Amino acid sequence: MFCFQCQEAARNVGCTIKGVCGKTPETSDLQDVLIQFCQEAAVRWKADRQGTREIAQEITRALFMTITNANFDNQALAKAIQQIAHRMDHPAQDWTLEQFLRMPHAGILEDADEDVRSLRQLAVIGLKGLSAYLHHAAMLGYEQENIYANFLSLLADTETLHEVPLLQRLVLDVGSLGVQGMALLDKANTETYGDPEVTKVRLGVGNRPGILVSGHDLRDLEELLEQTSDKGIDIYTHSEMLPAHYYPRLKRFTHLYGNYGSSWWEQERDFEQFNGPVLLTTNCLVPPKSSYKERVFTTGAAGFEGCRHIPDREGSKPKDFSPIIEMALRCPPPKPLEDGNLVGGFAHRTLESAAPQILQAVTSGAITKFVVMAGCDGRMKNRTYYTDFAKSLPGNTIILTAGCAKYRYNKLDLGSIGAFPRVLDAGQCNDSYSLALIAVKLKEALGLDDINKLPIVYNIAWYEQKAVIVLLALLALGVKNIRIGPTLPAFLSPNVSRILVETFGLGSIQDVEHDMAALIG
Ligand code: FSO
Ligand code: SF4
Repeated sequence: MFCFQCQEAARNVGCTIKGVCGKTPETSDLQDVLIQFCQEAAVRWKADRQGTREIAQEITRALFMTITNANFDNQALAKAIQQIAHRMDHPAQDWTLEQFLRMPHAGILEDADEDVRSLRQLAVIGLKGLSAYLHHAAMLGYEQENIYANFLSLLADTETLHEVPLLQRLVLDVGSLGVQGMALLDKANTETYGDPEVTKVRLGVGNRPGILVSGHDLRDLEELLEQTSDKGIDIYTHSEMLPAHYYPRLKRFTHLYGNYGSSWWEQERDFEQFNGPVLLTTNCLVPPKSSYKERVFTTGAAGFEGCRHIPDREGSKPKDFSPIIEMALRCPPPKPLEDGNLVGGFAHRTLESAAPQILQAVTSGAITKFVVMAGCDGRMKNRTYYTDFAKSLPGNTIILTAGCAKYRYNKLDLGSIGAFPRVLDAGQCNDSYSLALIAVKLKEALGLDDINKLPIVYNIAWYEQKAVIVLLALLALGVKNIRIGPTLPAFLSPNVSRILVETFGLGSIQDVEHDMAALIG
């Protein structure tokens, strides 16, 4: 195996024996084969451009399965390869798991030139992140033929292009498509569930049995809420599902009780203590401990051998969550972990309606800088940097956040500026789009000609491939001087890093003191 797609790649080079995430060499190889089939299917599609929607649906779901911490189930991966092979009328449609494992494949290292490899993988990794967002939008019935066509075309290019200048262009095109994909998902979420509202979310527990829902899929959560509304069960969110509480059409369910626990990497502690069943609708799944594994259910692109999987919808019929509900009814209520509340729901329309107050605070100097600290969290010790950075920010700064990165500072008491808490949570990682829109609106309101003249700085934490598409989308929007950390991606070659530094001013974090001086002054 060789995998270097996430921030926790071994030695910041790549995982070769077993994934730091727990991925086995077999799973990694199957994912390589699946990606290869997706690329070949995209190349074939490009020849006649037939069946765009169907093939894009299949490929986005398949690539979603290869994202970090999403799917560890070899049978499910083999089935996904068979389905793509079937579409291509390739003999592999009838192969067994063992045949796939024996299939020779070059994987990431097929490119001897490290810059070609770096740029191709940067594009593939960005498209994987975008796949997740397009899949979520599709689950809510939002699809755009032109986005799908561009997606397939760019994926085909990752297979056929080998020249550095063309690959540089490809990476930027992936970023631009990322903006469109995130806009589509924002539309899907807000038209389906209403615009996020400022909401206080409980952190404590009730005295009824509970189901804990993690991941990003709001439709799964909605169907589970509907199926449990009269069952004497409370539904809790975990990690990236927290922002579900901000949506009016989800918060109307009174048994959507609160948020339990913290970030994805703390799930061993959180799932253990929860007592009831846990539903992983997407990543981030950590290989479950035997003490709670039988309580873990997966659905959609998520999977883990030995955990029960809730099958996909058939047509317009909702998923059947009854096995989870039956288990919940036999379980004791969750153990309390903490008390208090979190406040969030500061997506673009909420902040747009508060624009006069924001502008007033900026012109009076009450707010001197907005610090975008969106992205992902991870388990590495050096991520305490983000807690320290948040604590060290002067009191006249506001943190704009989205994604699970927020758990590094969203429970600190950082106070408020006027009516605004100093940490404004827009939502899930895809809601970084909201933050970009806020920047565009602020630029217009302040009459500036360049987004980079705003009092906004970017200190982004990354972990997996969705953060990569967020980063590429920000670059495509013209945002410069973004700091990323805790380390630069292993898939950036020295030359590609240099190009990103020279063209976009992209930089890695150093230490709190240095970065505070550089970003805040
Ligand atoms: Fe986090 Fe995981 Fe949302 Fe990611 S829970 S790390 S970028 O899946 O997608 O922020
Ligand atoms: Fe390693 Fe990350 Fe790949 Fe897992 S996803 S094998 S941790 S690089």
